[in-house]
Amino acid sequence: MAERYDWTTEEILDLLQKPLLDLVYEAQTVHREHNSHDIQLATLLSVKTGGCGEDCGYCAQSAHHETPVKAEPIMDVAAVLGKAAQAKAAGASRFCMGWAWREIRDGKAFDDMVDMVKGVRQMGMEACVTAGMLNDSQAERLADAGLTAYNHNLDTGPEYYDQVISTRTYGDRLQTLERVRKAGITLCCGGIIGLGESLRDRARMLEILATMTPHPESVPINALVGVEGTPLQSQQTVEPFELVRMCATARILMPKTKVRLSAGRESLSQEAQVLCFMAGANSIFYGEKLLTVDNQSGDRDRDLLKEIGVQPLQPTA
Ligand code: SAM
Ligand code: DTB
Ligand code: SF4
Repeated sequence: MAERYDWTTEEILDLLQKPLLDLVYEAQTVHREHNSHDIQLATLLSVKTGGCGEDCGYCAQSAHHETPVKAEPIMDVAAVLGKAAQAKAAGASRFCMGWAWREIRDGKAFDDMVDMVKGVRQMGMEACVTAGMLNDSQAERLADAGLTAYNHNLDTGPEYYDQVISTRTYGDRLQTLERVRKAGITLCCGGIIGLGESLRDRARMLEILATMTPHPESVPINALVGVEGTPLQSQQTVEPFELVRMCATARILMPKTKVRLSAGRESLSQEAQVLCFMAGANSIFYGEKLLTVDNQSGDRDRDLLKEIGVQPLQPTA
């Protein structure tokens, strides 16, 4: 089946609500046609933790919420590259670095970010950065440094967005994504389920991603980790099948994209994770921590992949 860029909300809602076995079968069929069964291991590091000016209702790092995460000094280049080398030795092929910023500002911290990107690329890994909004010249400098991908999530559908975040708009998000694309950096853009959104909100988010040309090269699917002190701390935990449905639908809509099973994996059984892989998820975050919350342990992940006979994907960039 050829890739499509004209998906409608109703078509996506139909997919999300299909009988689960039919949905997974369809997604697996698309997956086999377009991809190998390898799974990419991406390791995350929080370079600048906490004290963020945005008020994202889910986030442990927002200065607007009283959470167990406190602002920490920014890590220096050597320390970050040391962590990158460890991640590579443990088998990761992508290294993702996060800054809890509303937007990138020029100056030493940005110069250091550029050096971190160059260093990670020299190690032969893909490099991804997530650091909030950016302008055209910052995007170009990151592209020149060899940045593989910029992560900037839409998080939810446009109609629900202002229920979760008030300090920026959906339009701000889309503008950053355009700048990243224009600079020739690949897009890592996805969202979170479990914020109290409707099925239509999930479909709308997927619609916006799946009608981009080209599709985002990577789509992280996060399940809310309810962090103490955030406005969303008491949301009901996402049912594993909901995650399976999101992964499967994303796979059908965007056949070649890396569908990344992201936050919330720690609370999934091994069987539920394998069902997500069947549904087309082909990347995971690998390492003890995500940015501030715990992740599944690396040993468990290695054991799981070995058990099911799946290889970690080798770097392509
Ligand atoms: N400041 C940058 C930004 O907002 O783009 C980057 C960091 S931010 C932590 C990256 C993404 O992680 C968010 O867009 C959100 O989708 C996800 N995320 C953050 N906190 C989460 C949580 N508690 N549970 C699930 N996903 C979360
Ligand atoms: C994404 O969509 N998920 C990752 C990555 N992009 C940067 C981050 C998940 C963060 C989970 C909450 C935390 O660790 O604070
Ligand atoms: Fe800041 Fe990003 Fe957290 Fe929002 S998600 S509060 S922008 S670190």
